[in-house]
Order: sequence, then C-alpha cells, then structure tokens
Amino acid sequence: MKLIMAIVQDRDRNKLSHALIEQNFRVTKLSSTGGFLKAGNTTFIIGTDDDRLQEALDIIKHNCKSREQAAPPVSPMGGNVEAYAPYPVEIPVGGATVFVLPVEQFHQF
Ligand code: 2BA
Repeated sequence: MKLIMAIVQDRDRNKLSHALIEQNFRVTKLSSTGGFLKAGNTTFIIGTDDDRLQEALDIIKHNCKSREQAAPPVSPMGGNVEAYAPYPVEIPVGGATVFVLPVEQFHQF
C-alpha cells in the first residue's frame, strides 16, 4: 500500500476531488498554506493499493494545472538592496507537488 500526499492549488481542488472519488479512491483533503507565497492550497491524502498508484498519479496529473501567481514584492530590509523588487513578480505554481510514501500498516478500528 502507498500513501500519496499531493499539494494542489485551491482552484484544482474540486475537479481533482471529483475525479478521484469517481474512480473509487479514498481521499482526505486538508487546508494548507504554502510556505513561500503564504497562499492557501489543498493537500490531498490518498491511501491506495500499489497496483492503483499509477492510476491515481495520472488522475492528479490530468486535473492539476501550472499557473503564474504574483509573489509579493521582496523587502530590501536587512537583505541585498540590489535584489530589491518593488513590484510583484509572477512565478509558476503547480500543477501538483506529489510525495509517495510506503505504508507500513493500515488499520480502521
Ligand atoms: P509555496 O511554498 O507557497 O510556493 C509557491 C511557488 O513558489 C512554488 O511552486 C515555486 O514556484 C516558488 N517557490 C517556492 N519556494 C521558493 C524559493 N525558496 N525560491 C524561489 N521560488 C520558490 P511549486 O514548486 O509548484 O510549489 C507549490 C506548493 O507546493 C508550495 O507553495 C508548497 O506549499 C508545496 N511544496 C512545494 N515543494 C514542496 C516541498 N519540497 N516540500 C513541501 N511542500 C512543498
């Protein structure tokens, strides 16, 4: 068994959730916050049998898009003044950041 942790943009949350449930995956969604942009995102926890791992990854890949997002201006305070950007900078975010972990035990009591 594998545990998939997938961090996705909030805008992809519902589409991905529906697609996974439709294919009979068990899903838990956590509201999370990106450390860099400090913007809300959603972390999916999906427990699945090994033989369905690739199917789950394909669904995630298919339903999560990369987008440009404005990063807040960088403050020059205490930093390198030459690196100061007084205007928002567009950076690419996503599609999905995915971790796959082996599951040692799975219980439902
Ligand atoms: P954030 O940490 O808010 O990062 C948003 C985007 O900012 C990232 O998109 C990346 O393009 C950029 N970024 C992040 N840290 C950076 C840095 N130190 N310098 C320059 N640019 C940086 P993604 O890579 O697609 O990540 C989207 C979200 O996925 C992240 O939101 C974070 O919540 C999560 N994430 C990404 N990599 C992770 C990792 N190795 N461990 C845990 N969470 C991760």
